[in-house]
Amino acid sequence: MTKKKPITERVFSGMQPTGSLHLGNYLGAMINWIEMQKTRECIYCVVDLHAITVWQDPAELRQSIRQVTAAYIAAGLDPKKSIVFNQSQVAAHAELAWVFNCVARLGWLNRMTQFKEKAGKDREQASVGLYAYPNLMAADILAYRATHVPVGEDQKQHLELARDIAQKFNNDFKTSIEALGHPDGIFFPQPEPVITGPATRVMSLRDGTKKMSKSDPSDLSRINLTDDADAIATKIRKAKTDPEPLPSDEKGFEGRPEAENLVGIYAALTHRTVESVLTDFGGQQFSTFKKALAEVATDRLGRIGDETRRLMAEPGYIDHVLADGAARARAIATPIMDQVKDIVGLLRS
Ligand code: AQP
Repeated sequence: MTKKKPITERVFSGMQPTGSLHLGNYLGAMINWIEMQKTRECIYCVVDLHAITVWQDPAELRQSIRQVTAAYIAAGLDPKKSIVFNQSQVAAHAELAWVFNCVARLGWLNRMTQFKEKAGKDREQASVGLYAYPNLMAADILAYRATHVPVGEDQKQHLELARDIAQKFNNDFKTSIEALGHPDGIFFPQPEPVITGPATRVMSLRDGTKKMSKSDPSDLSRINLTDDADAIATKIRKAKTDPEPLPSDEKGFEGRPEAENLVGIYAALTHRTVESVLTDFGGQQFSTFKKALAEVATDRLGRIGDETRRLMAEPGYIDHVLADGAARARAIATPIMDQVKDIVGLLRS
């Protein structure tokens, strides 16, 4: 019996340059990215084509692409080890997204909760791109036949859709895939979501029932990776809480989402369990706890902010990283896209 060649593990993930990265992006996804680059082949993208699904000022977008890249590096991504680039520099993303627009079903996209939230009440005015966003995300991952996707909790549904698209593509084109030399009929792997870590869903500082988000109009709702010590302290001091002292165990979070969120953030930043944080702070007032939280947040994020600012003063270096990453990404994605064209029956010269 011939031994089946194991699928090579490849990691892909990205963030939108829709503003400054925040604590949710960092704790929900980026700390896993940094960990995974130690042992696996990793591709980390600044997903600028996703960003334009809602209006972006062109000059601000250019600045944000560089700033997100700088934050990636400042937080610990090594652009020599991992591939770091912006999505629009690799044509395979948009090309494969079109193929997937023709594979995914309307019914699947109609179920996507993120579109409903982002389009709001005036759905007729939302861009077609915002609606087809999950197909582009599937293309981002599968253009590299990536097997693992570290993301926050909010991306779980989109990842499930990417798996459905991979499976339907494999089924629809089974004969063609086999003819191309894949005897098991599998061209695209089923990408695995990696949603692990201490804070897979960080909530807004102003409303513990809403996720922390770049596009929240209130800057007080989030801690940006570029905030300085004063800004961090002010935002934490102003964070919404309730008049009760901190509970002494997790059951005491019932009906207190803001308290749960702040304690969760503290635990994640200090690599401790929520239980052990409550052993120290249970029964104490929020004013005391908030001072301690501001200290650990500044301690952990201050260096990232400083390094991001230093790198932003070197746009030539950032552009070099993106160009080099794009060339390495293209070297993987172009042959895969060529095979997709052959599988689908598109002629190429
Ligand atoms: N609040 C969060 N908690 C945990 N993880 C989060 N992520 C985002 N917000 C949180 C994770 O960060 C990665 C990049 O997200 P994105 O930039 O693609 O866009 P998003 O998920 O839509 O994040 P934002 O901040 O809310 O951006 P806008 O406001 O532009 O839509 C993803 O892995 C995400 O799960």
